[in-house]
Amino acid sequence: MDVAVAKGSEIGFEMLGMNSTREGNLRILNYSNGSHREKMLDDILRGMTKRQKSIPAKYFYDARGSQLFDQICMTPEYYPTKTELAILDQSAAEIMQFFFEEGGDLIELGSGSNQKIRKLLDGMPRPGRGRIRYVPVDISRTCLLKSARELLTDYEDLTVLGVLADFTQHLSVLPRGRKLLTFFGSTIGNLTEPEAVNFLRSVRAIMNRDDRFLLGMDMLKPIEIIEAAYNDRQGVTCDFNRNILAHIDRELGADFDPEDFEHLAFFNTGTECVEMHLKARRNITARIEDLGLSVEIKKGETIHTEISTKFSRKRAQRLFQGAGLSVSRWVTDPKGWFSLIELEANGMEKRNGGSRGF
Ligand code: AVJ
Repeated sequence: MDVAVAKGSEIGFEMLGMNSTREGNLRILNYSNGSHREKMLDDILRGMTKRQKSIPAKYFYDARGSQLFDQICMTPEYYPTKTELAILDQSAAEIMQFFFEEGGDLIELGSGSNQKIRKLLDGMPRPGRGRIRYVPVDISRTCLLKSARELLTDYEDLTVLGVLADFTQHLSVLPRGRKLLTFFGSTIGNLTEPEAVNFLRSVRAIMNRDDRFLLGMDMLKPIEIIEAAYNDRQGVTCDFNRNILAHIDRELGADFDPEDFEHLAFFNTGTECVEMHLKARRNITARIEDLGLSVEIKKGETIHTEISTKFSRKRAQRLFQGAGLSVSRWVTDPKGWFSLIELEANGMEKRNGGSRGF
């Protein structure tokens, strides 16, 4: 049975033109199917021809954008990463009990840097770590390789299966065995409510009865603290916001001048989301060569670049309920600024356990 599943999956990759590479304890499966550029063209065309112009937040993360985000996490104002790491320090051992008796996969959706997974692994006594397979899922091959290699240097008995894929689209390609899934950083807050429910449902769809899903969520708190986190005094968030235009310039042959835009970030009390925008300092005509499109932007007009939802417990619970998930553990910091929530799929019959994909 196991063999058949493995073979089927392998054949599947080849048929879809996907490949896998191996290097010691590290294996990378490539599911990025080259439609990345098409998707970007489509997203930017859509976003730039709406009344309220917008660019999806995922385009922040080119190499420079990822660097800038890491820098944001180190600014004194940006509390989420620090708070989540502190929660992980406190709760890793308890969470990792998942792997005490039985092994399984530790699947990290949108892996980025590996510091949060390190906290989890450190909560596990060394002898048990050999039973864990770490499965980072990310769209950047460079990030995936770098983070996997670093991790393997420090945790020698770990096995890593890197999956190069867009986790908003390709969850069904993930290994089907016993697993603890993670989605850190409150990245879920970047999704609209319907997108978030869809995403959670698709996670729910790949969960077995005993699997767990660990989700980071940034919570409501006094508005001054929230707004300061998105308007750091060093201006790193401003550079991060503007860099999305540099990314589009490079990728789609556009001629936006990031300096023509002001960084704007504020908390919308109606939606309980931080909104980030780029606000034009003058009238601008920008050319996006690869779309054959010229865009008019009036002085004072904004391009919407991100929402970052700040959750109430009620809103979070509503999302989980809508997705068929229920809370098995809820951990916060003393101030209740950030939550790490462990979820399970509800309404499931016990499956005849642990049949493993590849
Ligand atoms: C990575 C999505 C969690 O929304 O706080 C940081 C991105 N944007 N500063 C967030 C971000 C501006 C961040 N997430």
